[in-house]
Amino acid sequence: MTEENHKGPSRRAFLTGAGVAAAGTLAGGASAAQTDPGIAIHPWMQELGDGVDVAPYGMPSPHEADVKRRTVEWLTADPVSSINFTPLHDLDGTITPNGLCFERHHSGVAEVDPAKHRLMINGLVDKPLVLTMDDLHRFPRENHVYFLECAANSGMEWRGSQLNGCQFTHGMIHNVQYTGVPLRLVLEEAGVKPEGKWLLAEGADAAAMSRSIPMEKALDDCLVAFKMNGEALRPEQGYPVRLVVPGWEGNMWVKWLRRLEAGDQPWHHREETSKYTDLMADGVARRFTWEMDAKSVITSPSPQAPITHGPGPTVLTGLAWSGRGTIPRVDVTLDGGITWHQARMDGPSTPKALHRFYFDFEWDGKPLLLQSRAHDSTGYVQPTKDTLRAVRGENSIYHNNGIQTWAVDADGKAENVEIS
Ligand SMILES: Nc1nc2c(c(=O)[nH]1)N[C@H]1C(S)=C(S)[C@@H](COP(=O)(O)O)O[C@H]1N2
Ligand SMILES: [Mo]
Repeated sequence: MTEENHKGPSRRAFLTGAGVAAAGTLAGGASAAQTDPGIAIHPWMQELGDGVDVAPYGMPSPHEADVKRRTVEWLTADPVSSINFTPLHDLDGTITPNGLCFERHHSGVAEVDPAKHRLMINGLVDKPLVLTMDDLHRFPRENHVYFLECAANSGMEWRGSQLNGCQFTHGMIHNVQYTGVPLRLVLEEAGVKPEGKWLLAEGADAAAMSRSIPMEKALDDCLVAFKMNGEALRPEQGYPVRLVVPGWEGNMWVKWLRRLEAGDQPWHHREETSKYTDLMADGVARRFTWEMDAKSVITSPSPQAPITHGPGPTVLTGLAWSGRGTIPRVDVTLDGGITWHQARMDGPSTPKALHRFYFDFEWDGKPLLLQSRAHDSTGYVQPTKDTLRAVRGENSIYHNNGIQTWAVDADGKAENVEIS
């Protein structure tokens, strides 16, 4: 059997690639197969494995032990009011596994007993309510996949490239299927008075995290959620109940939700004044930047996911999202923006959820400058970091949706750089 018997483009591409040993095997060369020590009788082929129930709650293979959330120790003074990051470079598809969803806590993970937990609805309502978890489970429920992005995601990159890996530059995001009760139904049960134009959501953690939400949004697509990816919310994500505020900054998604108060104006609490506002060049802070603008990142190749196979067929992949809708298109460049190619979108495309893109190319072994640029369903196009800074100045931390660059060298190693 020779190369010429297989003229399919992808087949040829593999055979002419630099993976010599692999190419030999793929060509069906008997000698190559015989010399590959991987073709052996391994221990796992000769003995019985664990029976069922050895792990009543299943865990990943020990070979995947490196796939985990990571923090950056110098970012915060204490792990109790801190952040860790989703390992985006190790994941594929669009759903974030529950154990890998990044965590952001202001007073650590509240350990809530669901039997003792209550959700109070008070303020400008006809009938103040106190709901148990059992009460909540009797409202009609829905399932929706949404991304949650912390407004501080990529904040360390505002003034220039800093952290070496998409886990750290873009990993304050997760994408989960939530099961929950539309917030509208809970508010209708309490009967919001006509003056009730705002809603305060408050958490049961020691930080008593609270945010003001316009009633229009509360009645639109928010959920009072108790399940993530089919199972109970993890304690880190707000067990037993959290608010889901689709497309809006993660800070508003109050975890361990204990109270909803209807009011006639916003409360201007700490998290919507001193924090999560954008300090503009003139020293005036822009308040209430709720919607997350369209953004994307190449997850592989990237600093934590270098090219290790040498020149030849190479899979480039990444994630894109918009707080305003879907992502019909992502462009990628291999040469720092001189030429752009349209990536292939793959997987479900639903509003305010992560989208997966691929660009399969032949790497010639020369250095690359990789970037991706998302277009959302409103026609908005992800800006360069320079464009953003021209509007917002240098003081910002939050709401950085600028284009990210990875420089790949001839060895396939990737590094965070800025060329905007
Ligand atoms: N009660 C409470 N809710 C909270 C927080 C918190 O510290 N306490 N942090 C907020 C912030 S800043 C973000 S980005 C998200 C993070 O959600 P996650 O931990 O599920 O990733 O939760 C939000 N809700
Ligand atoms: Mo956040």
